[in-house]
Amino acid sequence: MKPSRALRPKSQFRFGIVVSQFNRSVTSRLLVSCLDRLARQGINRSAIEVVKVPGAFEIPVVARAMAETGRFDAIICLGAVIRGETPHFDYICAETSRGISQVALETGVPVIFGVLMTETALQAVERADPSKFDRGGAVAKAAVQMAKVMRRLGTMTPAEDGQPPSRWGNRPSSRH
Ligand code: INI
Repeated sequence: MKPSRALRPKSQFRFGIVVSQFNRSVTSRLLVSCLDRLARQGINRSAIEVVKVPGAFEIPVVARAMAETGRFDAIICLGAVIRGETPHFDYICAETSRGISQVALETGVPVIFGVLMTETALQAVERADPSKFDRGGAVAKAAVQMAKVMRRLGTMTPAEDGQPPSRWGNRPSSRH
């Protein structure tokens, strides 16, 4: 029988990556660093599915489709929106951010935010650069951490956590 997501060992975590093609020189760098860090954290390439979308605005709908498959422990979103080249920068940023957080909250699958939103192209390049800000590596690390957190929450029992009932559990509250 296939183990449930909550019981899979770390080596069997599965990750989905949605990467936008707009400003591809930056997003491809984010993707390489992200894959590299996942590999260094012990995640097999076969456990990672990469889907390309045209721009940041299209990221949420694909992230949601991936989350709803139930096949992924976390979804990583990669993109680059640069103000200098985007008259509708504020609109794209707001809708992309809102959409990404909505997917996580509505599906319960962690969705990691790796969409750069910068004033200039140089700032975006520096954030993607593994020898500088390395945002691609950072979001990979966050995804693995969130996969572990969700697994722990999924398998925790009252005896193990020793904490009062919380909104995560289905135990009745002692306050009422
Ligand atoms: N998409 C980006 O990811 N980054 C940008 O900087 C950008 N600019 O400059 O406009 C951008 N636009 C495309 C947008 O995300 C959609 O793909 C497009 O509007 C089609 O829906």
